[in-house]
Amino acid sequence: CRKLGQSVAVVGAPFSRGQKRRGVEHGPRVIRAAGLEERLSNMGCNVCDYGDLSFTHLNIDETYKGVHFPRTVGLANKVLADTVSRAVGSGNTCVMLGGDHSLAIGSVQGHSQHCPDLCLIWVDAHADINTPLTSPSGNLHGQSVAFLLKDLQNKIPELPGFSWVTPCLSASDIVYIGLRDVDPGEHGILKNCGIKFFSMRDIDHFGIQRVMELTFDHLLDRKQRPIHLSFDIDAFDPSLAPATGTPVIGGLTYREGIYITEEIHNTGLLSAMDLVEVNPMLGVSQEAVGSTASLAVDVIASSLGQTREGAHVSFDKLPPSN
Ligand code: Z70
Ligand code: MN
Ligand code: MN
Ligand code: MN
Repeated sequence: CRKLGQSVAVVGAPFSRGQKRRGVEHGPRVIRAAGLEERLSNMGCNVCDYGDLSFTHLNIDETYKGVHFPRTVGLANKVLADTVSRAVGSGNTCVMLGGDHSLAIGSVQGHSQHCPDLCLIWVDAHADINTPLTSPSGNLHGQSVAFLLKDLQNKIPELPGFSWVTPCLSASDIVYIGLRDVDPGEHGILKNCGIKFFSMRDIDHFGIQRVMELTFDHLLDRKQRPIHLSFDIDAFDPSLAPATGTPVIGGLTYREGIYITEEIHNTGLLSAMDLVEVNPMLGVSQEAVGSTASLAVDVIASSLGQTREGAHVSFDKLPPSN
């Protein structure tokens, strides 16, 4: 870590009720097994493992206005929000391991309790900004951002399990990177609210370096503020991240993805991040699962200061010749 001895809280969130495919609740286990904590420790981070949260799966949780498992998702996110709030409040950079992307509701909400002026960088193939009324699937992992946005509250029905959520972001506090599978209702919301987004086409057009400059111009020009990075592994091309629920062709290269996280680290403002949607049950082989989990570790490590150019402590500590 650039800030040597930087404290990092790792919070596992084994949860999958925000979408229909089982297996994503094993994401935290495979990301840990790919060597996350050793990598962070070797970088000089002070790792505080909060373990894996245990979530209650309610037996009675009927679909409400087309939305699946609202009470279970709402309750899990409340537990997560309290934990992230505590982790950030104790001076840690918080790393949340999902689980599906509905968990960003609790992670961002908990982060905002300590950092009310945070901004959000959402790296994903999907915009996850459907409202319960525009959602084609009823899956809450495709709706997370809608619950966080002040601008959308008059468009969202009160869901059972969600009364504790208070929208904490304005449209101008968010930038998306990597979009390539956006529903018509979502595109309308992005355009109507004037939310800044960089689709894969925009990355092709500008290059990833210019996209990151424009991202920080948009979020940080007026003042420095804490960054929440919400990274869906499906932002990467499926050839790199096959073990995920909704792979979409034409995603980020390894170098683009790592450049994004290096630049976020270099701002010095990263305060909390999510790494979600790694689903080991959807890898066709052990190798496919391992490479997806290892990619997740690389994303987290570079967000926290691992560099491709290398790093050193002090020139004076080189072994002398005599
Ligand atoms: C679609 C929906 C989604 C991730 C799929 C898909 C959303 N827009 N997000 N996979 N990670 O159902 O709302
Ligand atoms: Mn997502
Ligand atoms: Mn996605
Ligand atoms: Mn650094």
